[in-house]
Amino acid sequence: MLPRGLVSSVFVCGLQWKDCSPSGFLEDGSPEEKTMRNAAPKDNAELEALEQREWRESLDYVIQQGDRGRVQRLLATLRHHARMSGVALPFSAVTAYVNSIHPDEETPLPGSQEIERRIKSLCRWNAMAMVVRANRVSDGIGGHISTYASAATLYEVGFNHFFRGKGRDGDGDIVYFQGHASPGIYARAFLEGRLSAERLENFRHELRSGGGLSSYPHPWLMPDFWEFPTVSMGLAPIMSIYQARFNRYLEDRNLKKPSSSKVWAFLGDGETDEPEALGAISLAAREKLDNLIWVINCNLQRLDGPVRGNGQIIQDLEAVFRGAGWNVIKVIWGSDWDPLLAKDHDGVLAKRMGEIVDGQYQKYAVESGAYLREHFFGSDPRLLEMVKHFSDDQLKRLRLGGHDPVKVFNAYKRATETKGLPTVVLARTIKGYGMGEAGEGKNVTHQQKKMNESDLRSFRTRFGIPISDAQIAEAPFYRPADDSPELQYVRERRKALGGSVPARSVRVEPLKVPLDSVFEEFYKGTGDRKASTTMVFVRMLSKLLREKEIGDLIVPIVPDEARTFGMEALFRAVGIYSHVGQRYEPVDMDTLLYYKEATDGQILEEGITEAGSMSSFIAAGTAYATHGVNTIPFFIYYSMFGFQRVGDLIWAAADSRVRGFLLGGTSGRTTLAGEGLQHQDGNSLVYSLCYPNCLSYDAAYAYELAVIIQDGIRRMYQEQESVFYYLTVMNEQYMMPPMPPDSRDGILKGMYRLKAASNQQAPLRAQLFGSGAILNEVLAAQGILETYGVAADVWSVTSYTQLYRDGHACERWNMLHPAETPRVPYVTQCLRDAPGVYVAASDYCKVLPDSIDRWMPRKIRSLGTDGFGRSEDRAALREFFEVDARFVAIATLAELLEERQIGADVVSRAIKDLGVNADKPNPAVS
Ligand SMILES: Cc1ncc(C[n+]2csc(CCOP(=O)(O)OP(=O)(O)O)c2C)c(N)n1
Ligand SMILES: [Mg+2]
Repeated sequence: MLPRGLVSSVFVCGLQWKDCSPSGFLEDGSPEEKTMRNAAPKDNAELEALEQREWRESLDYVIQQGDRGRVQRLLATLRHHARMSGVALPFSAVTAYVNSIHPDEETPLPGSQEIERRIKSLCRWNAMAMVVRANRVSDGIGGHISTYASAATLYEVGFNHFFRGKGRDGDGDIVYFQGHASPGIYARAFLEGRLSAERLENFRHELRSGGGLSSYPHPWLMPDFWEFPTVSMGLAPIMSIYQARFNRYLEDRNLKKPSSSKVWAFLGDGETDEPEALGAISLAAREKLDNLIWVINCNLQRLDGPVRGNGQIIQDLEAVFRGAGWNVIKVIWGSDWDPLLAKDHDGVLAKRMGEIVDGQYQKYAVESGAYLREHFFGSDPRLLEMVKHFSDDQLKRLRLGGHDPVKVFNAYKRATETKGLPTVVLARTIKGYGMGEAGEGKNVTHQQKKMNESDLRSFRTRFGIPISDAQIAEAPFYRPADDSPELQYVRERRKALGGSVPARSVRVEPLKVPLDSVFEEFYKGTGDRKASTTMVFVRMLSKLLREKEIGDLIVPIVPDEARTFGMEALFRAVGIYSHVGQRYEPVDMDTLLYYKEATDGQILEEGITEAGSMSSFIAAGTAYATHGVNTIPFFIYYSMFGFQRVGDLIWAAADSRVRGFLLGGTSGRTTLAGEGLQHQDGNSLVYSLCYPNCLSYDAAYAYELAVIIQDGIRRMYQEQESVFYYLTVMNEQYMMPPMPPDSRDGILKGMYRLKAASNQQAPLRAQLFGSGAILNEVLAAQGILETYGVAADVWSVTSYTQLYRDGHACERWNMLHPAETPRVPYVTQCLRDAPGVYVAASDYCKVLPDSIDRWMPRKIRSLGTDGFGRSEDRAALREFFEVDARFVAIATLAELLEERQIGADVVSRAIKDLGVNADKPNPAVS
């Protein structure tokens, strides 16, 4: 019987290869064990040593039977038994610092390792030459050599054996390439004959004639090549998780036939420090996404220096991923180390491997074999003995796992065969591998863009590139003849795997569905009934979901906010998507609108994650290209947590040529009452202006929203335009009027005259501009102004951002075509015959109306909600931000005073009559 507390950590964690203790030793035990053992009487120590041996021999016997499952079950039983007997077992989420796959379990690399090595060397060379040449011509143009240099094997094994193109059955793998490795991906496409030498020459010179290559993966810039933007660190990881989940969604909902395609994401180890990178990994495990494989290139370095100088990033990541329920495959050591580890009977080598911190490992990478012998192996005579037959040179060349195709192949093979959980491959490499003195393993390597002649010569020789000494200084691109064994091999492999990767193509049929019947009712208004634009939107969505042709294609996405927007009826109507259906009786089962989860549920109820929801939006909004399916995502969220919170993901969506509708719910700094500073959004429309393919609108009425959404579906899914929409929807309820005749065009362009002044002949005139819920305040101001003898027309401005873009487009065209009839901006056309002063009010920052001032026949006075929100009711908020009807009227009178059409006394009287405190604090700064 073992004394309590002395159970070896071998029983603690899941069985990996050799043992389970983090530092990899069994014989010696932990320092605590040693102390206890030393303190124990000699016969006790002997007894324990005997026990240890017997138990290990028993275990060896079971291991030798060859059934690893049996070993796992046995250890699990022992672990359980120990726990039940009151033995506290320390928890450890890490295994020893050795490979997860034992050499005995490996299969040989199919195909020719030698030809693959030569192909990889050519990719290495051309990727490096691309950056070096670009920087010779344009100093400072940038580019990265060291990232691909460390990851070449990780990619090449994928290209030769795993990544499936869309050619075979139209359903290839989805691969997120690490952004900084793009030169290597271009180099491979060059060998495949997909990119010319001229394009390579124009790396980072996209504007040159003949076309260039974008610095990083950007579908916007290279729409036939790149599928997914990845270079903003942390976004590819989260996007890949939701992409893998969305693939399941499409299959479970019968929008796509089941497939065995995989989602691969290649990440940097430094990248995993981004919160988005690891923030959603538990979802992948929970959803059992065995179609997802991450490969983390653990070169132990990021831009400035080591990722975990004083620790071990691989062990850190292993703990995090195992804790989250992923399958973790560590590929740390190359085959060169196998014989050494095979001799490591007492675990001394594994222990040594586990105790070196990454900063030190980096030092070994740049040092000589003699240094390694002295400092790594020199810590224990048994280690020195192990390597005594190795020369220093051989020691230096001991390869790491991520540079060994056999190790990488076996890791990928196991990853693709793993069922029921996602896999992460943690592959150890050297940053700048092959760059030698120019940067291999050095802290400066990430930024290294140049190689001198001697560096180039060493690189050439190390990888056997057939370039002569005479030519070497030029760093020319090298592509062997088309019928060379290398290129034949490349072609044959890609053909067998279904064509090239990456390759983006749009194979979807344009939707042709008449939707008038869906939207008709909204053009009629709500009569006496009050409604909010959010309620209107939800009704539209419900109707769209019921439409025969496109109902199934609608993908509603909510981040735990459906009830906030009154969407709970949809739970029951179309169900919440869950791969496993509903395994419980929902607490509200007996109600009409119960919380229904279903395998074919349509709503993506993402929980409280705008980043995750946005990733789903991207997956659904790019399915037209990725899967050839026209899914139409509607992602509705608390507007303040959109552009402001996940703006970079929206940028990635824009780059991805996403299509769909973002709906900023509870929008407007004064329309959302009560919630205060954090929630009240006056910012999003301003941000939206900077997203070139995002069309944003601030609709006030049901018919405006209907026109915009109907036209959006036409543009995106019928005309196949790569644009997307940001629409504000509010929670203030008011009567929705019927659509005025001839307003459709203006609604889409950004403004139309809603209500002309009753007395067009009045001497005092004004033009008032209102948007969203504030339009009603502007209409009320029209009435107030009448009492001061001012006749005002009211305009509904649905989109300042569209008016702004149109104004600049006209101005630019006119600048470049001075002799032709000038184009007139739409806003100018609207106001040409509109007399009087101009005042605009919206629930957003004043910069929006200010932005179109330039094309208005007169200057505009803008009212808006610059400043921090407050917890208050609507009336108080609108007074505080000075956007209520009274302020619109006073602003109009102030403009008329400036124009000397009225005296100051009129304005003063109005301020007094309307009960405005002239000395109230300025909301913009309070
Ligand atoms: C969000 C974001 N922040 C910063 C950067 C700048 N950046 C580019 S590469 C890099 C270091 C990458 O290190 P790692 O992820 O380990 O990749 P490696 O090149 O080592 O494979 C940084 C900080 C970026 N691209 N994205
Ligand atoms: Mg790194």
